Amino acid sequence: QYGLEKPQGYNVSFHYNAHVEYHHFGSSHPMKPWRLTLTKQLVLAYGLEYTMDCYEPRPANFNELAVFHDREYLSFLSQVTPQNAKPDDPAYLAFGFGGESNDCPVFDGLWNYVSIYSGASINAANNLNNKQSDIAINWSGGLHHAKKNLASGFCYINDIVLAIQLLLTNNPRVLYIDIDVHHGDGVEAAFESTDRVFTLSYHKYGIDRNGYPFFPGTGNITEMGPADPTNRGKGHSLNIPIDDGIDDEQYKWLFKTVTSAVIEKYNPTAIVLQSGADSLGGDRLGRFNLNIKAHGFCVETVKSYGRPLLLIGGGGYTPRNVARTWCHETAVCVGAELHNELPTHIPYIQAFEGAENGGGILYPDLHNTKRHDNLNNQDNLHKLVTQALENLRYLEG
Ligand code: TV7
Ligand code: ZN
Repeated sequence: QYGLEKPQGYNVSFHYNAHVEYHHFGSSHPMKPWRLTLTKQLVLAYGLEYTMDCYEPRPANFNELAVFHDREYLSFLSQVTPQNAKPDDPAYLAFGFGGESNDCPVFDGLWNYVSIYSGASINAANNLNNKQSDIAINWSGGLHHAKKNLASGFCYINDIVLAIQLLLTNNPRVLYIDIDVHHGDGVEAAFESTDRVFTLSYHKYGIDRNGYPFFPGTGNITEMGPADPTNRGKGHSLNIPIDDGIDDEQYKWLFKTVTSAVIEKYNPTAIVLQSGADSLGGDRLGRFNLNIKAHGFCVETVKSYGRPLLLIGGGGYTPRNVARTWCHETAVCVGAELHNELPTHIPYIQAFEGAENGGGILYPDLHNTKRHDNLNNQDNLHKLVTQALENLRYLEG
């Protein structure tokens, strides 16, 4: 009934340590690890665990994280607790904790939390390296803003960078694609000096009425990696700045046109897709108007190239829709079609029921669930694509 056969015959692995669910950033903080509980419940309710190899990865250790992050930063991160934190300690602010916005709070079990999501991305990358799977999934990862010595935008450890570093031991060229509504600045910065990683990010970019840039404020089309012509990384970043309210057809066209051009020109031997779900319509922090299947179209498109694929989570601040999307995308990976009627035996089914929660179905209409006027028109988008393809000419050498 749920179409559990795997017609395309991809080996899919699912990397998930449920201990990640027990962590809380604080009651008012938009990042809710609870969305991962909901995702897991949907994946299990549809029986998708029988179509994949499921792993429960151990947490990453200090040395594994130190492959990218500074040891001083990691020492601080591993020792700080809500009890011993000194918000006036210069190190505290310098490492990105607390501050006015409190994007990166110190909470109980912080080190445990970061080790768990990072361990899952590391485990997933190793599985691709060993050819144990064609597609490896970690919905708990995708924390693309973290820098080597700085927590930023809800991200403390950059699990994506750690995973790409592992993939680079087996691959001459890795393509990183990011469809979170926020610019994937941490991953871009980490690989700015190499031509062995190409970063492609689609995100909201612009200044709001209140004068604040949309976080993190970078990622214009003109930002293509270092300007210095002697830097090997020059031209190996492509940013696609998008305005509020983009709809399904526009986004799908933009994604397919630009992504296929990058894949054909760069010819990556592995692909990492950060599938942040805050680009959906109705997201608490996002600005776009996408439906679940348009978001999933990006996964389908990337999968169709048949390269080893690491699929990771990221943002997503309306938990029930994050769960729906990542369940759908898990199904896309294994080649299953899911029934729109949610199975009734799901724990926490109430989270999906009632008109305001999506009416007990998997694919509610999310277009305009939160009003964002569409500020993108065909003319702007065509110009954007022209400029993006122009930027790619650098790859021709
Ligand atoms: C990958 N937006 C992460 C996205 C990170 C976005 C931001 C919040 C926020 C934080 C809270 C909170 C919030 C309702 C939303 C620049 C400022 C903003 C001046 C007052 N509620 C990902 C990070 C972003 C924390 N940060 O890409 C605790 O929203 O915009 C900012 C920073 C700082 C200065 N102020 C404006 O999706 C996972 N934070 C509630 C409690
Ligand atoms: Zn985001």
